[in-house]
Amino acid sequence: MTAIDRVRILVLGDSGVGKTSFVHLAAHNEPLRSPSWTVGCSVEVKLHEYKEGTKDQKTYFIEFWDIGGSHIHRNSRSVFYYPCHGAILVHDLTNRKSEKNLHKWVREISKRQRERKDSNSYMYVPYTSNLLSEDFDQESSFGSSSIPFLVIGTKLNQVEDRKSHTGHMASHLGCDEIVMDCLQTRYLAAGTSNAVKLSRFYDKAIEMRSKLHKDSFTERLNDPISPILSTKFYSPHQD
Ligand SMILES: Nc1nc2c(ncn2[C@@H]2O[C@H](COP(=O)(O)OP(=O)(O)OP(=O)(O)O)[C@@H](O)[C@H]2O)c(=O)[nH]1
Ligand SMILES: [Mg+2]
Repeated sequence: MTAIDRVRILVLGDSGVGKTSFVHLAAHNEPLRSPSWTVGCSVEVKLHEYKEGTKDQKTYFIEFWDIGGSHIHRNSRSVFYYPCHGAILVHDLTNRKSEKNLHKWVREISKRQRERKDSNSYMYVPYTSNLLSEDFDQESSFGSSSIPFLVIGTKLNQVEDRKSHTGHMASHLGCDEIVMDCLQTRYLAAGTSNAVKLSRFYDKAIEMRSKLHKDSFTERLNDPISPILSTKFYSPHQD
């Protein structure tokens, strides 16, 4: 039996916006009635069929790394940020500040990836100082090597004026956004446009994982002391 590859997705956003509620619904197809505050990080897993229905179909584990949003832990939580293959940014539609604050979360991951790149990493989210500006543009600022993002707006059932939501963050990042009520299964039901967006996001994260593995392999091949090419591994067979 072949092992199933894992894809790591960070779930980020301010405390109380609904990250744990969203993850539970996405992973178990049922709402979580009374979530506790997340301390540190909690991980949920689900199976996903990459490119379902095509010749490239393959099963992966999607790991949701649900990071507690409390301000108190902001200095320690970056240990969970690497490696990652995609990020879900969650905000509360009844709290505009939580959407604006998503910039801070992107900067946090970006900083961590840069630190790792400076040491030995092969993947990063480039830091950009204009992340808060109106002119922010994903393609020019993040480049094509950026991890994929997905924005989730929660508590749709509590919003009076649904048309007032502008979806700024998603358009700044050039990614999809899903607005939903995490306590109702129908928002992520199979066949809905939300389910299609989620599936597309998982596929992009899987592709990022493959790209990083390939880059990492190539980089090790070019490394003169790479264990991959070392004589220890490639010494002629002697009987
Ligand atoms: N009505 C409604 N309530 C929600 C929704 N999402 C979350 N909640 C509620 O909001 C509260 C906080 O939700 P959590 O999922 O714990 O929030 P969190 O982002 O994980 O918070 P931290 O773990 O502190 O970072 C809970 O009472 C949830 O039931 C939603 O879409 N609709
Ligand atoms: Mg939580």
